[in-house]
Amino acid sequence: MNTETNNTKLKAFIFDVDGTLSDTERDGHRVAFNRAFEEFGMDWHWSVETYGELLAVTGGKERMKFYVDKFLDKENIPEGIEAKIPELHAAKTRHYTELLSTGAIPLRPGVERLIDEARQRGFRLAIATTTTPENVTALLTHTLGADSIEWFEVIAAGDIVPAKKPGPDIYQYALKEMNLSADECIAFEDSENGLKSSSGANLCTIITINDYTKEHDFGSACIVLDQMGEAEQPFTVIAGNANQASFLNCNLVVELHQQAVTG
Ligand code: XBP
Ligand code: MG
Repeated sequence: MNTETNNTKLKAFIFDVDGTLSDTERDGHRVAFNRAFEEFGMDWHWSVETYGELLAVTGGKERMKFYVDKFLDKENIPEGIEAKIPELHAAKTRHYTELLSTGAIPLRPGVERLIDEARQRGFRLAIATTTTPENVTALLTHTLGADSIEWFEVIAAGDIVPAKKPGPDIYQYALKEMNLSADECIAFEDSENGLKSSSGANLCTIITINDYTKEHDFGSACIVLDQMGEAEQPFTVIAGNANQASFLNCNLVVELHQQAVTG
């Protein structure tokens, strides 16, 4: 461990899940929504493109409501749909976790390596996500193994806070549960809504973009990368300074945090 790392104020890494740990949206959540619609005999089908627009709203139940309100003509709104959304969403969660259990959705490059290194170096780990808790458990189990759930001191997810991202509530909840201040933590996000949430909780945030989020505004991030990367699969720096590094490791995380907290 170098001197800088020894002296760091940084104590914990807080990870978003969807889009950050794994590219779950297009081939995971979207497919599961469509399977639930089919199961309920509905003619809704969310294309890759439409789903990109629907991602403006976080949370599956909220996203379905947004679709009804903003994408359907009045005459096409199924009767009693509002009351049916929780049931539809439960089916979607079942389809999603089944999909994950096939191993179809891997972690993004560098995620497992960074988490392993963080654990070895004694950083505390947490999750702050909008998605349903069962989805987090399924993703961790089918990628890092069932034991990995215990690596995360707090899994802040879903309806545990009433206001989802972009509200800061989910990060504030995680900080409170860990009894840490914002300047003792760093967040990992992939989207503008996620960044608004983490920045709203005063967290320095590392962004790894994906196809759905590459045009988002990441002005308040401490760095924007295309991926965490690996030694043999270097990242591209989109904004910020990676100090000659070619992939995200704990030393770079500490340096970025240091720069952010000392301004
Ligand atoms: C993730 C989401 C989630 C998932 C769906 O946002 O928006 O809503 O798409 O999950 P973030 P549920 O990565 O910013 O947390 O259907 O379980 O709500
Ligand atoms: Mg996300």
